[in-house]
Amino acid sequence: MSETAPACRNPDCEVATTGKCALSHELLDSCEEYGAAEADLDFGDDDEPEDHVETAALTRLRSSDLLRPEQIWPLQKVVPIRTVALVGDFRAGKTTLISALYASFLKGPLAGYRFRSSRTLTAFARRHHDALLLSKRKSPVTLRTSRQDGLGFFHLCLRNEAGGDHNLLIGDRSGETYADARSDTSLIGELIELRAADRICFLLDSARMADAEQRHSYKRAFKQQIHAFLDNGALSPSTALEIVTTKLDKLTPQMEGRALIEELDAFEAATLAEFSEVSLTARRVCALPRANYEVGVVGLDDMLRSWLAPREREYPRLIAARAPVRHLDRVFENWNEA
Ligand SMILES: Nc1nc2c(ncn2[C@@H]2O[C@H](COP(=O)(O)OP(=O)(O)OP(=O)(O)O)[C@@H](O)[C@H]2O)c(=O)[nH]1
Ligand SMILES: [Mg+2]
Repeated sequence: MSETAPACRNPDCEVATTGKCALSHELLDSCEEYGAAEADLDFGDDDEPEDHVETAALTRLRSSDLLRPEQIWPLQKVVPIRTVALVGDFRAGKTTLISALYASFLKGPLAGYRFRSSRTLTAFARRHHDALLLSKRKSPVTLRTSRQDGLGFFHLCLRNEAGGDHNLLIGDRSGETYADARSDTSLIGELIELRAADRICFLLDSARMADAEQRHSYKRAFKQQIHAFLDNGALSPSTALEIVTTKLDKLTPQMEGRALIEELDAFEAATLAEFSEVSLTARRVCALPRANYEVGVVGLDDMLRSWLAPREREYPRLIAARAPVRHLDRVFENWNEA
């Protein structure tokens, strides 16, 4: 393209050299004749070979889908991350609980934490979609996690009131896989989230506790799952263990002539007593109260607070040498004071 003033389509017009329009337009742009002939314009070369593209200038977009185990190790090396694994039978409410955390951050802060970023936004949005009117479903649902999906992690980076950032990974996989590992303990080694997690939540499904036909076998299977992991050395002593009872809205005050919540109280107490040699705690949540909307969303704030709370001692306490000869060995005293 010419470096002088743009040409005019009128061959008699000398605007390119004199700057004056032959049709006396003061504003050149208002002259229909004015403007470079198409041939003079540089539209770029569509056929430019790909190897001419400056790849360094391109921005790589993340898929923002679930993180696979091999993707979390590099992340864990760079920033401190809390990792939580949700263990529970099919339809226990694992994915819905994760989705409810995301839904809560869509509305605002939770438990004093504000949403800062996520590496898995698309994964969150996909799971949440089926709980929205937008999905055109008659009632909110969560699609089942398939065995073929394998293990995936959701990521949240949350900022506390003091401005500190906390990264959280929550592992999710299909309930069938956990049920399989309970009956065939040789499969437990494949559940790598058990080793990766700082906290393992065993999800106890209130819907199955409320069902008189299933209740007894379900309670037995629930405890068997914890036993299977402990007996096979799958849980590290430093991993926090927690029973998370889901779907509280299913435990309506009166059922079968008595308060079903008492059934839950008794089972929780018995389970905590049975596993008293490990540090097991219990909490209750309701992530999607569609059986009784009056119950509301319950317990997510306390749960998140405890997931992110500083651990009592994340590193082993170093024991200082007694009256060390070398000054260097006194460094341990200083570390423990810090
Ligand atoms: N009433 C009620 N239903 C719930 C609640 N949480 C989850 N559900 C429903 O329970 C069903 C199963 O929930 P999911 O979150 O898919 O359960 P899951 O443990 O991920 O199940 P799998 O993916 O099969 O392992 C879904 O239809 C949810 O809508 C709750 O708090 N109350
Ligand atoms: Mg699921």
